[in-house]
Amino acid sequence: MYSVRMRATKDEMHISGAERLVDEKDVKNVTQSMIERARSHDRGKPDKINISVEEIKIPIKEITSLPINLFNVNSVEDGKKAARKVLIHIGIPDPCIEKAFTLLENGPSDGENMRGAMVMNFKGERLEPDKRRGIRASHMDITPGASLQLADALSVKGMTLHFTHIKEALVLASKVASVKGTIAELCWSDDPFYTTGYVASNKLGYVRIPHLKTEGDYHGGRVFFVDNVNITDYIEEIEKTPVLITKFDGLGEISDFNNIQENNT
Ligand code: PML
Repeated sequence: MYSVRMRATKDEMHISGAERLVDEKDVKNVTQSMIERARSHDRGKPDKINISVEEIKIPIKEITSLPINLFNVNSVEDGKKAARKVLIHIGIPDPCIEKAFTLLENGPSDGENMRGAMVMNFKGERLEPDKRRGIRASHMDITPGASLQLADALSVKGMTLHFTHIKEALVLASKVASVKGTIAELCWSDDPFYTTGYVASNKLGYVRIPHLKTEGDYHGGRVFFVDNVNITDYIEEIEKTPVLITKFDGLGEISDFNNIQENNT
């Protein structure tokens, strides 16, 4: 198996990225479609596309995805309230939640977004060694079968338009949640026209919240809330251990938060 990764930038600014775990025979096709995707991104034409192809020499961890739970809200105010409630329910201390929101809202790297994620412990301390880069979950993919299960579930809800975005975020969130020490993840996109975000955890699954910022706001990113980790080992696993999602764990809705179903898988 090979890890194929693409990152496209314009004037050093991130335009798009993608990654797959593929058999040797598929490397060429996947590389080509990644280049095409990078060149037709709605954020503009990149002036640099980096492709890396790396043989995987360690065993691939196979996991089931987190289940998706739709938490439908109609405003950013309600979206943020929903995310806070979910994080509190998971057990993240309130000061950490406030700090994470403030950082993501204002740009955690001197007012700018980070390329990767922040890692925050329960004291609200940021553990990522490089505060500009952050840590980048990598070496992950989903099998065609699991991807089809996800596509079918989204189609029933009339959400096919968001398939690629959700698939990539779900793959990343499921890998991060599978790493020992991760308690939750808070994320919303840095794309100014994509306002959806999520809170992911083993406890409640991938809770998808449609409004976590207003349109036009370019701030966004990720915070991994962790407890009891050796940060060097944690980063190594998030960035390097290959993970393949072989099963999609289903899609539900949160209509009554007080009766929320915990994920027991
Ligand atoms: C979704 O569920 O629609 C994806 C939300 C998070 C997207 C994060 C990103 O694109 O950076």
